[in-house]
Amino acid sequence: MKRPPNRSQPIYEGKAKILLPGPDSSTLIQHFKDDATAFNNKKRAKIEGKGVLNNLISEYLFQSLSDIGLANHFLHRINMREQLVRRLEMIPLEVIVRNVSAGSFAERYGCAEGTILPRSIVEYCLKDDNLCDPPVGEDHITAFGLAHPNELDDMLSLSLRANDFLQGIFRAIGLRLVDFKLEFGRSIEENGDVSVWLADEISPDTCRLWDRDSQEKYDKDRFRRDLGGVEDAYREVARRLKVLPDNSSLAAASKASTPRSAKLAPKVAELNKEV
Ligand code: AIR
Ligand code: ASP
Repeated sequence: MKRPPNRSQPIYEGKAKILLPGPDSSTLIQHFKDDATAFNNKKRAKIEGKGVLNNLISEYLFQSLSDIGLANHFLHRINMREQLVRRLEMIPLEVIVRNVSAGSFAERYGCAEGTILPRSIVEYCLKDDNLCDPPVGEDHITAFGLAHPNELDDMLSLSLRANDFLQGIFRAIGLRLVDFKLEFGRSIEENGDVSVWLADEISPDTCRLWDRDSQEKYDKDRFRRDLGGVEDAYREVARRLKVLPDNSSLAAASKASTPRSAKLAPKVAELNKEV
């Protein structure tokens, strides 16, 4: 007899999220934690309410991308910290899209932070904490067998489409989408057809968002650079996107940080990779 999936066993625990079995084998529950890490785990903190805010912001952005027909894993939000997503075979790459110079790009190429790039630049990094997510080119990706050239084409076009669309969404609420990171997974049909889908999350943890007028930062750089006001910044993004719940439900959800659909086994610490 086929045993039902053990809801209490996380499939994977990352630095900011946990993946749990979904109600059927084609789905997963993505749980957003309050943990924040930076510089490949060297800096860590808990930011109360961050998981709730990222869940709501990411829901809104993925739903909006679905509305324009951009294939992504989001199915629906389950509660304040969890969403149901399509189960994919993850491609171990971080795809970074940059519109304005900042962060590691500014440092690596000596291009002053804030310089508007003549066109959007897409970069790939190997998703591997032990190696500090090194940049890789298309040759590395195909030679290492990480993705097929057709999948690379799909990731590139999905990333550029997402960039155009997300820039518009953020522009409308007075924010500049400086750069962001995407992750993709593949879906393999019974007939062997393979397609590439956008996965993971899109939130102030994974984007740089600067206020159009004041240039104030509304993203994880507030944590990375000890600028303070991290939760307030995330909350402001949620407020401007009109996804901020009222204060009492936010406070209640912020406190309930244990996955509702599962009690975490101590084992999860062993699976400590970024999701
Ligand atoms: N990013 C990269 N790895 C993890 C994340 N979240 C995101 C950053 C930033 C962009 O990718 O949040 O928006 C580029 O980061 P960096 O550090 O390479 O400049
Ligand atoms: N590389 C990511 C960041 O700095 C995550 C991490 O290092 O933990 O945001």
